[in-house]
Amino acid sequence: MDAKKVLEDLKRRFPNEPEYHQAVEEVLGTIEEEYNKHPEFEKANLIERLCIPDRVYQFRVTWMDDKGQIQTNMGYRVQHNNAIGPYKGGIRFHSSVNLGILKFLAFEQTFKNSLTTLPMGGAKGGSDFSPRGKSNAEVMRFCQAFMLELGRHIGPDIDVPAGDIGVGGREVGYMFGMYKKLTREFSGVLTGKGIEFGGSLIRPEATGYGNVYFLMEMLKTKGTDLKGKTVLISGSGNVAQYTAEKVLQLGGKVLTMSDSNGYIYDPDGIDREKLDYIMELKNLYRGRIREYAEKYGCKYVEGARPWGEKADIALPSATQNEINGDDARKLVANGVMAVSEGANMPSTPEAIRVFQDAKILYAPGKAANAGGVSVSGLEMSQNSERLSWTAEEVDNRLHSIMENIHQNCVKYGTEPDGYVNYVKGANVAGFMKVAKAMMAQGIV
Ligand code: NDP
Ligand code: 2IT
Repeated sequence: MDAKKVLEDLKRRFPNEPEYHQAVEEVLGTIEEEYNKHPEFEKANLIERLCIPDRVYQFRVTWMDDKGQIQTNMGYRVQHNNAIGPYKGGIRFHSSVNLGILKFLAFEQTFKNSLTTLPMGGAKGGSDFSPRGKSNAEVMRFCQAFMLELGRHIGPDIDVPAGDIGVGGREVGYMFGMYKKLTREFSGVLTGKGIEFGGSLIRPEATGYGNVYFLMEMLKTKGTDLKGKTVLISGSGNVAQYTAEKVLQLGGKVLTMSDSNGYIYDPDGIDREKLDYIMELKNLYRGRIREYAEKYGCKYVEGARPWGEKADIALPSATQNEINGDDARKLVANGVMAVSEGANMPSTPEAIRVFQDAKILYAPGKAANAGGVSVSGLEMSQNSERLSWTAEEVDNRLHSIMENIHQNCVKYGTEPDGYVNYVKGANVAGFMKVAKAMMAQGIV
């Protein structure tokens, strides 16, 4: 393949999808050499078949708000690739959602899911519905209306959605209820379900915990760990909260958390009690992170991200492209030694170059945040056997999956000077498995 030409063709055929182009460009740039060792891949035009989603569903979602007014939103499901298992990936509810963003996420998910070693293909879905400021009843009506359309395209052996930004246990529960009503079937069609109806222990914690397990593996290669290290976290949602929890458990000090309005900086560290406050603030009252600064009397910076603060480690856990080249230069100048991505594609291509040129430990989301979907895969296994495993068992499995992903990154990403290019390692390892499965299944 000629990566440049493939990308140009995709840009021409699918214009106005910059995040999708960005995700594809990163992967093509790192797998080109390996791909070209296999002329059979080129003969089967594997690369286009891997970049273009298998199919995309797009639909209008109509629902009634509390004032009795009729609202419409767009709904989507991008089924990217099911070479190694049923389509699998989260659902995002956020005002910024569009097709290009979901195509980037579904593309990334395919490689991430391959890395987990579990049998899951890649997908992503969502809506431009914003849960912010909506009542519980409005969220329920929206979730039901969304599932009324999505329901016909998914199934426990076809496509298994889960949460992402704006979709947590509450939304998964409402969507599950509607799917069950529509099909009269109690199945494992969604993951991230409540514990009482087939959810897995440790699924809420899995993405954050998994990212910290991955970080620990990276630190180990430098003969160190988290004890006494200072950490910047962005976001204050599901991933950020459990990232902070695990960092605290392992002896690190969390200095920052954020939301879409700004960030807080607590020089004393966000301890267990303060983290409990954040969890309550965000999960129960759906408040703003600014309120933390008011309660504990620390610095709050409106309209900014935390990357200008000095720390040993950065764990971006909010959204895509939240670290640009300037942010990355500030982090490096302040002596950051590791950046591990809880969010999907939080670093721009320029930021990634800055980290890699500085030869710091840098892990892309598709490796570092794969713990969430891994435990989703384990939830599917438990649903299939109609059994539930203990928290300890799930956590142990999560731990070994993250260690295994780290080993694969080292195997495929170590450069001649010994520096581990985790981006290359993750992309090549993820790609090879999907490619082999696609080749074996013929031209379909
Ligand atoms: P949540 O909705 O629970 O939390 C998202 C957090 O990020 C909130 O603090 C939110 O702030 C902030 N945020 C969202 N959008 C923006 C934005 N455009 N600019 C600044 N801040 C923003 O989502 P998750 O924690 O589940 O997801 C966070 C990231 O992790 C996403 O990139 C997601 O794709 C990724 N991820 C999630 C997994 C999961 O299992 N949930 C698994 C793997 C990756 P506010 O409250 O103001 O909206
Ligand atoms: O980006 C992700 O990996 C997720 N949002 C989780 C997907 C899942 O199916 O658990």
